[in-house]
Amino acid sequence: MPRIFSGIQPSGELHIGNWLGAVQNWVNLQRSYETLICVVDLHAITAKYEAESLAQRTREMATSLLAAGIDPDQAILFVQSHVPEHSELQWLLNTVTPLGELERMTQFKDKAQRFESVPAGLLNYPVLMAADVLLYRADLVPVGEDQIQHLELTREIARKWNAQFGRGETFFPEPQPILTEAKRITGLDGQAKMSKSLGNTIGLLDTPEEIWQKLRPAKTDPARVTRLDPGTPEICNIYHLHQYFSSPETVALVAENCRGAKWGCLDCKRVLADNIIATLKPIRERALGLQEQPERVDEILGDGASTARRMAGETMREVRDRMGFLMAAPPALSSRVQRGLES
Ligand code: AQP
Repeated sequence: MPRIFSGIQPSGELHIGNWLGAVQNWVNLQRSYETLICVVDLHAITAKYEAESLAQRTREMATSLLAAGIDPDQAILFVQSHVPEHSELQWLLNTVTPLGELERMTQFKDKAQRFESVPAGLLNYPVLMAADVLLYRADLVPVGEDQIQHLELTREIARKWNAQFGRGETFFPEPQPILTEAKRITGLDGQAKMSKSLGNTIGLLDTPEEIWQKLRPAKTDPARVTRLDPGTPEICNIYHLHQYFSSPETVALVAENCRGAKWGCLDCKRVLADNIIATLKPIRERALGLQEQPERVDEILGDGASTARRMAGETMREVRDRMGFLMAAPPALSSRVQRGLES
């Protein structure tokens, strides 16, 4: 069975951009592929973050993923830092990764602007992503469009490593992306990508009131100044969101009423809010149930990490061997007895 790997940062709440661009795909694919889904907390610390809330955010992200339909009987759900091999492989892959490639990554250039002094971890983010995927020798990576450039680099790193250490074999497969139709959801500011860190999101677990409060001021067609101006739905982000949350009949009605100035933008947003609320209701209800039993979520993550560690361990034994490291011998019996490990 082909293997898929994907990850999400616990850098904020799971939002409809993540859900439409990636998470829905994971839920659909988990039935047909061996699926690993990782809450990538080591990635999340490459941005400014609060140490006091990282653990809670990590559990909340896992809760949201389970509520969205990730099924622990079908997919391996785990936390990146629970499998130390991710960091180890990243270090090893650093040695075959061209610095120039890292410096030209669009996401690095965008996010670097948020720092006075840019941390090296931000530059190396794509190497950690390559390690995530290659550690499980995954064939496919379902992601949003923003991650395509990183995945191209992952393939380059795999090629370079295979050429140098593969002993004539393709040890690391070159992973291919799987995109959804919603490969880039624009934020409520109508400009940037919907992003946890930009505050332009609708959260998957937002209450009906929160959804409406966020949608109300959201940007629409900029040329539509008054209610009487005819609009152009194709350039309006609210119309695009209708395409994912409303029926085809409603989408057609929205377009007609916008072009004919029969609806104001608030009318259009009210219909969208109702449809988003109805779509997300079952996810929110499942999440509320899971929030009552955090120990169940931790147990699922514990099981996931133990399976992932076994898989990662197999890869790393091969990687260390092919890269020429001296293999650690098991401690001699006498020293084990001295240390009280055996009687
Ligand atoms: N706006 C989006 N449209 C479509 N897909 C998206 N994804 C993220 N935003 C959109 C996809 O969701 C998956 C998980 O993303 P991530 O958390 O690993 O990182 P990200 O892409 O950096 O997400 P954010 O929300 O923008 O987080 P911050 O602000 O913390 O950087 C990925 O597959 C991504 O493509």
